[in-house]
Amino acid sequence: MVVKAVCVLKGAGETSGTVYFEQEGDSGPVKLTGEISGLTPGEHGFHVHAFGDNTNGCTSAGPHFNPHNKTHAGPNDADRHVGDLGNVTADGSNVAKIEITDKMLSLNGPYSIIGRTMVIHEKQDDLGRGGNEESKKTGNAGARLACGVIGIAQ
Ligand SMILES: [Cu+2]
Ligand SMILES: [Zn+2]
Repeated sequence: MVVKAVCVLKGAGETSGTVYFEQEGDSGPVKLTGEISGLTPGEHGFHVHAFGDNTNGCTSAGPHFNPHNKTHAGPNDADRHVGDLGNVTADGSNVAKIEITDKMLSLNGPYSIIGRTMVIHEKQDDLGRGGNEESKKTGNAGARLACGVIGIAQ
């Protein structure tokens, strides 16, 4: 069985996008595709945050989704927040094409990301290697440009 989800990202500025999620079976990797526009060229932190709450914009989505109480890291690190997807890269047309396969995310079970929030950030995520305390929490990725709640797709 394939589970599908979708997230429409919006913010106060011109950044917006759509991300599609797909998972085969209960424990397969999650494949993310889609694109985000209105970004400055270069890398931008991209995470699943804990709450599907956008009542106060992207701020109310809370911290990175971290059910196992780990420190912030990169997507290829064994110890990381479940929500740590690293960076996406925007090109000269201000668009980031999303093409990520992640082994830690899931669309079902107790650690499902459905109902939580995807956030795209102003700055590059330093993947926990920034040498300061904030790096181990947020990767110093800066402001939340756009976000959206991850929902079940048809
Ligand atoms: Cu984030
Ligand atoms: Zn994190």
